[in-house]
Amino acid sequence: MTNCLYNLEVEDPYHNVLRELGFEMETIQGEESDAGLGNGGLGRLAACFMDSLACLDMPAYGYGLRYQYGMFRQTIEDGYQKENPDYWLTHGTPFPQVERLDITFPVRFYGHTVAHPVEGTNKSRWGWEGGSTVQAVAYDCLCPGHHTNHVVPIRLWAARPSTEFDLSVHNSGNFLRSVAEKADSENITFVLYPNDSTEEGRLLRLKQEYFFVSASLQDILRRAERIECPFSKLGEKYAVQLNDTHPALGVPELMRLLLDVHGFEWEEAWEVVGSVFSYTNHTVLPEALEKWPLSILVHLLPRHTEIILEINRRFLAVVEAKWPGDIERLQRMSLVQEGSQKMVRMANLAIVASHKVNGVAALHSQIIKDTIFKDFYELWPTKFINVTNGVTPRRWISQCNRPLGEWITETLQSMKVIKEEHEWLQDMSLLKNLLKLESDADTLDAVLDIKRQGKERLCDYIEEHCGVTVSPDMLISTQVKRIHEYKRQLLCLLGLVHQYMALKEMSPEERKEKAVPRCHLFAGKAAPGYARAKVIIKMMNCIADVLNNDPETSDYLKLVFVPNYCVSNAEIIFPGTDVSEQISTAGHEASGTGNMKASMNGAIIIGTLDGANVEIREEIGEENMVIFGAEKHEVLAVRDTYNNGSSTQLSESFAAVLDAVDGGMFGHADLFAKITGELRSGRDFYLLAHDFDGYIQAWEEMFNRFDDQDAWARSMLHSIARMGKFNSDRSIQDYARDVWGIKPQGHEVKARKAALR
Ligand code: 4GP
Repeated sequence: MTNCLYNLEVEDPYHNVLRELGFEMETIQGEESDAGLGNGGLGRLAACFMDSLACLDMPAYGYGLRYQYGMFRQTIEDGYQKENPDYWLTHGTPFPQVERLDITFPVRFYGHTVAHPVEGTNKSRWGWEGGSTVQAVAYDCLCPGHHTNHVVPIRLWAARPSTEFDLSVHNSGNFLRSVAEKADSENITFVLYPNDSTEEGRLLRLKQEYFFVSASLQDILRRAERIECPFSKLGEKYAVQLNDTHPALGVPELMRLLLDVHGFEWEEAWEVVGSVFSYTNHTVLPEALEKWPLSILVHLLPRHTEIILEINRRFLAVVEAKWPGDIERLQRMSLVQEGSQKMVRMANLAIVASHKVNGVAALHSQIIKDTIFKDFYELWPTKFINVTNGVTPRRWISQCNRPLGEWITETLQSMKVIKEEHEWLQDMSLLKNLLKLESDADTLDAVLDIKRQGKERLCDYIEEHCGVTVSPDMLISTQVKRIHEYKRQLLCLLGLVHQYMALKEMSPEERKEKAVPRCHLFAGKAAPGYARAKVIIKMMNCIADVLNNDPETSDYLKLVFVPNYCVSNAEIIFPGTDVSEQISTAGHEASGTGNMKASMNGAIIIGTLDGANVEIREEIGEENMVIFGAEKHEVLAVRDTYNNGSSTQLSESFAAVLDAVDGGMFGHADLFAKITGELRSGRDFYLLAHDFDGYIQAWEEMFNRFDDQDAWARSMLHSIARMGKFNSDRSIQDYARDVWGIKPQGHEVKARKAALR
């Protein structure tokens, strides 16, 4: 709601009317629940992209599923994460979602394939019959752009019963099975499955993926028919971006629709598919690259399986022609992984069918060419490109940090750089003009004052939601993101233990003289089945208990865990952040977008050279961040020395921290022993031991910088002013130009705007 009002530029009148009716805007806004329809960074990025598509007048649709229960709501009980169902539709979604009972498509599951002879020829046409069907009903959420009358819909599909049954099963007397299969299908959009689900959940997830792509592609073909676009020219009018591999079944689905329903020949259909699809990879973690058991696919989607196998047969012939006799390469590239259980590799399917494949930051795009997709890169070098992520400055500056947005506008206006706010929101390179004021004392004061306001708001939030009193005078550092070992919340946590122990060693006078009071905030959800991540949350809360209740040190060091990380509290956390922790093991974070949100709001990054941090450093300068840790090219060698036991010597400070945890300083030593034991014995895949001392030094450096508030404010100004590259408008312009071949609909919109006036 806030986003719509802001983008429609009607906030003030709306405010006033509400007040006349006796309501405060903030109260009403607080009633709207987040649509938690994704797991983490990937979905949050998509939300930014929708905003940019709308703002840039791009002819675009977003597609998704309308889960009744989105991402779980996290509470903390006795220090442990508890997952609660999040029924976000309890009060309806008044703003602005439109049920489209006129737009529904049938989606089939199970059944069998058939061959129908084509009259007058000796050929057959393949088809898919039987099984059960569900209806997909469209719900359109409207995303209005800022300073344009362009609106981009997100079309979410909900599953509804259909009256069809698999009569063959029904008639064979197996009534219960046919009803059960039907009931199953109708549950398809019941709940968002966390990405690490159980076997049982996985089948439902596969159904969700197919349901999603089938409805969306039928919708796209319907549109094409409406504008009389021949399907053979579909790629000239439509581009489909596969947002990771989850919609990769779209490839065989479009093939099926073209071959079986619309009578295309294979070659012709395949060319259309290649012109339509492109694929973005969002992670290099092997466990996140989807694979589906062939046996399950055959049962659920028999016709698609045939098509996938045929795509594979033809593709492997291409590989064989290029590298004759290279059996290992054939095995690596095949869409089907051999073994006791054959698996279909969805990333390989997406790459083979797409005309462009991209990573989400320069380093990540290079890594996929060098490692996980190396063979494919060697086959098709020009297919692989980079599109660095970005975030929308409308939400992540103007809406979440009013004082900052207004200050930027007023300052640029007074410098005669812009006339209106939307000018810098569209072209964030204009913010570089602010650097002309970097020696101006008033400017530096203003920047510090804006941060102070953000911190006060954040401290109030912490008090209310965590019951911990934090002074806005403290340096506030934050690490907010999914809890994952590669993101290394544990490194941060052990670093805090080190700082705590150092404070305990000091006399009260020394603390007063030397210590920079600091509060660290963690927020993030652990996947329900990810036991290690959940122990790390428990550890955070145990350490918080000790730190926050130690009368000697708690004025100098506090730790809070803010439950239920989501967009709404992120909007409070980023403006209140002094230091942002972006400390993943190099080579593991594809991009990160929290790093961008933090920097745009004047936080200083402590980070590794990973993901988009590398490009942020290029833009804002190393002197305005604090970088530490092994670099990507060093990681494998370091890991080897630890693994083969040639470097099990832990640094003194790291060993002392592990001893403290093992000695029960924070209780639950047994629970944490597995973690500390692994770190001691060199089973340290994410290089905590190696990077620990560098991290501690980086924090010393950070404290020194924070002591000099003038210099600190200057670094903040550089972060704010030089983040233009990370506007999601730039990412969308890259996709529009390099991948989709689309242009803004500027002309039409302006004409319509004139007519409206
Ligand atoms: C995330 C990546 O982990 C993150 O680095 C990136 O910024 C984000 O995608 C958007 O590209 N990946 C996922 C996922 O959320 O589920 O793979």
